[in-house]
Amino acid sequence: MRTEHYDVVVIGAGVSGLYALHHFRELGMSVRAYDDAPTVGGTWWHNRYPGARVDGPSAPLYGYTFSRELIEEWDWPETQAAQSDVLAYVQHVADRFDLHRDIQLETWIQAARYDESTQRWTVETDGGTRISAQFLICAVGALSTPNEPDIPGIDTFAGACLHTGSWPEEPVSFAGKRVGVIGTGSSGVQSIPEIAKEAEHVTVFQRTPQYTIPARNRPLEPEELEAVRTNWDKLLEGMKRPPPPDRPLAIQPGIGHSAYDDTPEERRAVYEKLWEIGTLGFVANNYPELLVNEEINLEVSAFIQGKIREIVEDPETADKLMPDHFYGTKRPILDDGYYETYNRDNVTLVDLRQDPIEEVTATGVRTASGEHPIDILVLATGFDAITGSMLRLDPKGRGGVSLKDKWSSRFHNYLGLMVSEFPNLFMIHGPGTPGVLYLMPLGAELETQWIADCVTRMREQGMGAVEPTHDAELAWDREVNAIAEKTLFPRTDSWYTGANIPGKPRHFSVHLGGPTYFHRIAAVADEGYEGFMFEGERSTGAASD
Ligand code: NA7
Repeated sequence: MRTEHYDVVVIGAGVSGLYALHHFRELGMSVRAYDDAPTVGGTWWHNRYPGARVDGPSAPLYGYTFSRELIEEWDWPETQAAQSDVLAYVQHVADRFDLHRDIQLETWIQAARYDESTQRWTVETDGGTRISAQFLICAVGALSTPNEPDIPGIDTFAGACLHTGSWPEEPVSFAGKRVGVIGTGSSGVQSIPEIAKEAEHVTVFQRTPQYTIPARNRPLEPEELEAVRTNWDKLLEGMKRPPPPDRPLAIQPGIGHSAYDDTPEERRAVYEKLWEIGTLGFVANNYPELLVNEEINLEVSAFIQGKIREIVEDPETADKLMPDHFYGTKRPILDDGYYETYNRDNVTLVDLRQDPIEEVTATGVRTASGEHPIDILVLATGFDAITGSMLRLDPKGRGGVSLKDKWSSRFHNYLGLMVSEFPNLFMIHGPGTPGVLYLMPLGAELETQWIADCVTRMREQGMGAVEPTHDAELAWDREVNAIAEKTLFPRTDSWYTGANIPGKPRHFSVHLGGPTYFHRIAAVADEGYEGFMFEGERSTGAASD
């Protein structure tokens, strides 16, 4: 088998992988990136389901920050860009920075193995190529491994069965079809109203009712884009600025004063105003107690429950839609007419808590109460989030140790970037990073820059390998958890805690500090990489076979 040699191999050509490729290449290293999709874009290629769009403001928050020219030249069309626009943006970045020449698409990395004698990783593609690299960057995506529910009989379904996270390339027509949708997270909430506009009938199978806030998506005005460009430096600084010490959690909202400074009537007026404005500002501009104080959270939750009752005409359907977890402790969702969709004659809601699925048949879904005839089944069942794609890769570290074994009961890592016994392997948006609860493109840039600084110093100092100590991992685990424990997050079953995947270790694995995290990892580097072990160079390893 032929072996290719690089300094750095990047797995994944989504938002994170593309930046890693660009950044390492700018530093003069030889880099090759691999992705199984037919185009760059990662998540934004795979999630092409109807209604898919970003839920933060597309400009400036959903975009790279590393190139001022890119900010100047890219016009986001809407406040919350649609999937096709984000994909076009990512493809533009790949063209603009000439990334394609170092990317191999439609290539699945099926094995990755560390060799202690050469201090290098060997990865193997499904096409039979072997690649050797000193550093392995896993930009495999935090929301990329679809959760395929293990429902009896699902393989016998005769119609199309589509997962929102691996949507077919060719357009799907729902016209005249009876569609079943399983799942009511962001993907279900975004797609159900769109599908209902076209389908003959939609049956929604809901396991957990959800809170959602109006997205209020609209075209971006040229003056708004201009304002982003004019104020870019200030905006960027704001995105990187750690929250003030009295607000240690980045996700903790900030209206500027405590909920208890206002009367209940004043608070109600605040919630009304935030609802009218919609967007994730409902969380970001809420009271600082929202995600840490049960009383205030329940008040906000009750406010949204009241909105559901106002919007949904049939009281029985409204009852079924009533969420009962702390608002915001599952990923907050934005919608365009989700609750209103249940007022349509062609939409039925099945509450799986009362009426569980027994099996999928060739022609429908059978719940305890009877059969629901279905022509197209949509699985909006989410992902094995944050850790799923690393586990699917299952790299083999020192002495052949498997990541699956290492992570069988807890996702040990240090700074969210490395795992002990896996030298020279770095993760982007891994467990223990702020990843999914920060600005994903900016977070990827900052993590990559930290990794590249580490690699650069190693090369300058003749170091061949780096890995964290297990003690550092244990301390990091405690640190990430201590932050989470100050909040209501760990008290809710969610994909942040792994509760959506049967058998997955329950482990809240997101660092809630946002920019504070990036200051923390910078301090570790500045203080001589405390918690890491470095090994001198054994061989260049670059000799060809
Ligand atoms: P989510 O948010 O994980 O939602 C998946 C939904 O599917 C959720 O309602 C789940 O219920 C439901 N689900 C999962 N498995 C089953 C089974 N076996 N039976 C019935 N229902 C099931 O994924 P999304 O794709 O919507 O969103 C993921 C993120 O992508 C999103 O948060 C944004 O950040 C972008 P549950 O709540 O687990 O009871």
